Amino acid sequence: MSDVVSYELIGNIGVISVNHPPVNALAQVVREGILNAVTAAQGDASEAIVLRCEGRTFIAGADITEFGKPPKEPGLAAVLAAIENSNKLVIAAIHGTALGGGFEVSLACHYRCAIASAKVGLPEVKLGLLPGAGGTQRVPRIAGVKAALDMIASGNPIAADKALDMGLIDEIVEEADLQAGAVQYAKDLVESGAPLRRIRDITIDAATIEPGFFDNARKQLARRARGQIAQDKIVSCIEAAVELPMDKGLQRERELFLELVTSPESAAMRHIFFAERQAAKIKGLAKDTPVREINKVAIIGGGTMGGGIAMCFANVDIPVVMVEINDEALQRGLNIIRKNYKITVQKGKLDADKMEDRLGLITGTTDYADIADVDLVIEAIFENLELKKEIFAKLDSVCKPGAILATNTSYQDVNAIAEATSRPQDVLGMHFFSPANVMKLLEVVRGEKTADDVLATSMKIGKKIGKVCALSRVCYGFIGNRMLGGYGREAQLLLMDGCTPTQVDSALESFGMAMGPLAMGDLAGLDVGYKARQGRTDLPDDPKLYRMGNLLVEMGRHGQKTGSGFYKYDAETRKRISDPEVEAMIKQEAAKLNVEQRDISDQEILQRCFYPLINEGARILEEGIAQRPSDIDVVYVFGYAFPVAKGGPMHYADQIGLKNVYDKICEFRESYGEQYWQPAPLLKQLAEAGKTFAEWGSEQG
Ligand code: 3H9
Repeated sequence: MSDVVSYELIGNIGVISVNHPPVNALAQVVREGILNAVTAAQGDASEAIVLRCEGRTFIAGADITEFGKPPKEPGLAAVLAAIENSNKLVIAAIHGTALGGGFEVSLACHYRCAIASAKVGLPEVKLGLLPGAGGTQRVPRIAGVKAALDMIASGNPIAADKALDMGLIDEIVEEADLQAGAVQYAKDLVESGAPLRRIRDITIDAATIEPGFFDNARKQLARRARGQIAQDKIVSCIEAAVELPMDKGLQRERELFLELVTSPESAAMRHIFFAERQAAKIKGLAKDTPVREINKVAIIGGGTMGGGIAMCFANVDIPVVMVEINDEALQRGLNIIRKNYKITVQKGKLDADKMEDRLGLITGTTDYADIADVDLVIEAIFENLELKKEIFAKLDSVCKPGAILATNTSYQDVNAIAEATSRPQDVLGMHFFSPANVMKLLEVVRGEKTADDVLATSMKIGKKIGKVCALSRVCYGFIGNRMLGGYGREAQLLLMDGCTPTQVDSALESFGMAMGPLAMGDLAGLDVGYKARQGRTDLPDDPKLYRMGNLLVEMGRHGQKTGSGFYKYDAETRKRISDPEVEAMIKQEAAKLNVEQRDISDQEILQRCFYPLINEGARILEEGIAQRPSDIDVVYVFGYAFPVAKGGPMHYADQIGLKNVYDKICEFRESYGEQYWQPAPLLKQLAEAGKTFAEWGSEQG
C-alpha cells in the first residue's frame, strides 16, 4: 500500500496498519491509504478487517495543520462511508488516544476494541470546533443524548472501562499484544456470525428526551462559553441527531463544522494549541539535551502555594518533603493539603483511597538535613529577597550535588538568588500560579547561569505534573506579572474618568476574561497591591493613580476577605454586589481632583486595559524576556484566564492590526500623558512595516 498505511492478511483477517508519527493524524496520505486498503480488502480472502495503528496512539484526529488550507481528496467523509459500507466487518483496535476524527473513524467501524489504558474522546470543542465526521450523530445513537452532549461539549477523553459501559467500545483486549487480541476478537465475531452493525441505522426515540432539554443545555453552556461559539452549535447538531435522519443530520453537522472551522474563535484556539506545544521548546537547546532524574522533591514553605505545589507532585506519584520552620506551621500546611484533597474527593473527582495514597507521599520536616537526598527543591516562601538568599545558601550546603534548586518567586531577581549558592547553574525560577494544584501555567525562569539540562529537566517535569510551561528570562514580574501592571492601573484610572467598577469588569468579562480586574483585586486582596506599591519609587506622582484602591484599603475594605472592596459581598454566597457607596465615592474623589467624568464606551475600556498588556508584551519580546509572541499568549491564557477564543493578547493584537493598536496608544499618550502611554519601539516598527507579531516571531526562528 504505502509507508503510511499498510495492509496484510493474517489468516482470514485483513489488518490495516496506520503509521504516521507522531500521533497518526488523518493527513491526506492517511485518508487515502485507509480508503485504498478498505477498498482492496473488499475483494480479497479476508472475512473481516482490523484497523489499527503503529506508534504511541490510535489516530488522534484530523490533521489540524490542514485546517484553513484548500481541501485535498479524499475527504474524511468518503473514508468513513467506505468503512461503514464495507461488506465485511471492520473492527477498530484502539490504543493510546482515539480522538476527534480518529474516534469518528472508529465509530464508522462495525465494532471497536481497545486496551484497558486507551482513551477515546471528541476534543474538537477545545479547538473551537465540533466533531465534523459524524461524531455528533453517532455518539448519541449509541451512548444516549445526555452522555453525548457531556462528552462532546466538554471535549474530555473517556477511559476504556467507562467507554465500555457507555457502549462507545465493545471489548477490552489484552494490553500486551493489541494486534493479536484484535485479530482474535475479529475471528470470534466472524465465527459467531456477528452482523454488520452500523450505528447510522439506530434511531433515537425523541420521546425519551425531556422537554426543554436542549434549551437548558444551551443556557448552561452559554454561561461558561467566555466567547466560544462551538458549544451552541454542538447542541444544534445533537438536536439534529434526534430530529433528522442520519444523512440530514450529517449534512447539518457539516454545515456547522464549516462555519466553525473558518471562525476567528477556532483560529485563535488552534493558535493556542500549537503555541502551547511550541512554548515547551527552548530555542538553542537540542531535542536530546540530557535531563536529570526527578524522583523526590522538597518544597520549602507549607503555605497555600507550597501546599498546592506539593500536591502537583504527589498527584503524579513523586514523593514530596515539605519543609517548615516549626511543627505548628508544618501541621497547618499538611492539614491544608488534606482539606484540599478532601474537597476533591467530595466533588467525586478522586477516590478516597487514592487520596490516602497521595497524602502518604507528602511528608514534613523542620530539619533541612532531611532533604539532602532530594532531586529538586522548590522554595515557596513569601517575597523577601534576603530571606530567599539565606534559604538558598542553606540549600547549597545541604543538598546533594546535581539537585535542582528552584524558586517560586513572582518578582524577585533569580540571578541574585542563584549567586547566594556556589552552584548558580543548578538554580532557576519555577513560577506557579495560585492555586498551584489547579492553574495550568508554569513560568520557567532562566537565570543567567542556569544550565541547559536544568532547563530541559524543568520543562519535562512541568509537563509531567500537567503544567503548560513557558520560558521567561529574569526581569521584575517575569512575563505575566510584568505585563499586568498597566492593565490594573488603567482599570482603576477608568473609575476616575467616569466608569463604575461594574462597568469596567463587565466589559472585560463580556470579552471573555474569567473575572474583571477590579473583582480580581477584591479576590486577591486589595491590601496586597497596596503594600507592593508602598515599596515602589518608580510610580508617577499622580493623585489619580490607584486612588480608589488606596482609599478602600485605608477604609478597611480589603476585598472579599473583609466582605467589601470595590464591591460588597454577600456573606453567605460571596456573590458580588455593586456598592452605591463606592460609586458615590468615586465621583467625589474625581470632583476633588477636578477630573471631569464622562461616559466611557466598552470599547475604550478594552483598549485602555488591553493595549498596555500588548505594549509591554512588545517590550518583553524586544528585550528577549519571552522567546516568542505565542509564548506570551500561552502565559496569558493558562495563567491569567485570558479567553482562549481570543488567542492571547499578542494574537488578539494581530487580529486588531498593530497599526490600529499603535495609533490608539499614541492617541492615549496625547490624552492621558506619556508617563503611562509610550509605544514600544517594536510595536512602532511592526505597525510601520504592516507586520504582525506572528510574522515577526517566525522571522526570528
Ligand atoms: C478533528 O479531528 C476534526 C474532525 O472531527 C473532523 C474533520 C473533518 N494534527 O501533544 P503532543 C502534533 S480536530 C496535527 O506534544 P502528547 C503536535 O503539534 C482534531 N498535529 O503529544 C506535536 O507536534 P510537535 C481532534 C498534531 O503525547 C506532536 O503532534 N484531535 C495533532 O503529549 C505531539 O503532540 C485533537 O484535538 C493533530 N491532530 O499528546 C487531538 N495532534 O512535536 C490533539 C498532535 O511538532 N492532540 N499533533 O510539537 C492531542 O490532544 C495530543 O497531541 C495527544 C498526544 C493527546 C494526541
